[in-house]
Amino acid sequence: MPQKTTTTFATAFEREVHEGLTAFPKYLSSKYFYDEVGDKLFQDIMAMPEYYLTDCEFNILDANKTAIVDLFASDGEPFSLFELGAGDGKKTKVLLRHLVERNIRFDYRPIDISQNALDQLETALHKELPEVDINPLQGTYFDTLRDIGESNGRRKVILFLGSNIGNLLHPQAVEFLKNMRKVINKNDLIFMGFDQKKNPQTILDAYNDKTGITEAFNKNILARINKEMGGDFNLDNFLHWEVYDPQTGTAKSYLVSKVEQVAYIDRLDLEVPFKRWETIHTEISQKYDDAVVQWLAGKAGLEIATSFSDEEESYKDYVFTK
Ligand code: AVI
Repeated sequence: MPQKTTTTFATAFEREVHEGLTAFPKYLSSKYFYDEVGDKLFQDIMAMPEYYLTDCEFNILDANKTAIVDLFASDGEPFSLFELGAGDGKKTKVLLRHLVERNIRFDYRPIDISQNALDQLETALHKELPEVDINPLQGTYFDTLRDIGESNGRRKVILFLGSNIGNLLHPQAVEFLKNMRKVINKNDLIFMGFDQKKNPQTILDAYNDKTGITEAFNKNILARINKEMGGDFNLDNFLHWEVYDPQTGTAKSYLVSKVEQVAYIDRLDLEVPFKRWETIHTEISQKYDDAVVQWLAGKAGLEIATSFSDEEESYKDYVFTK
């Protein structure tokens, strides 16, 4: 039988699904959790009492807004405030409002992969903070970092909140930080959230809520394959499973096949066989401490200028310079 040696893919999503589901052990990338349904599920996650990260960072920004804005506006010149993965901008509005109240000159450039999220944010800001000069940019972090590098001559402050960096393995995180370093100048700042190591139970609960929102979020990647690639995954045949290793600080999400089954993805002409209890690894959510952040920054050629945290040191925002 002649083997099919080359397959052409219409999108990176198709290519990565093919790659991950023909590998052993199977994996898929959490960046594909997000479509309109996934965005909404993530908003629901952020509102869950178990998902402490959002409130924690909101409180850090609120409690330290004066000091943070002092840092952003340190030379008194107008600056550009970029935000990667802006989402609904709920936390950022604390800083934007304070910048407006202090009559500080800046423009806000939220960046998100979702045009829908950007449109909603722009409409909300026009209403709530009409003084803010907003220039949204649609694209992936990687595409838009280039745009940041080529932007106007203003000083740059880049926000990356929500511990989004935690969804990258350490080598990818270093690569990402190196790319950020390339687009900033000496006086520019990177302001970035890193969820910290803490009681392992607290972390497990945040990623394993009883209401099943995180389960639906994790399974949304299969729902997307069904919708966008003509897949026939039966979502009820999979368990959402979360583990946390307190030694490495890595939380990992899996989908576990409850039965022996074969799924078929029409667009890829691919049969995906599963043994009973076979896994698909879908996400990592890395937790950090100062030593690890210091190590990542050092590898990327960045320095930690300062950091802000809650009293329990449950979550930290670090300020990096080059
Ligand atoms: C977007 N990211 C930082 C979230 C996290 O905490 O890793 C995604 C998430 N996954 C499950 N719950 C939330």
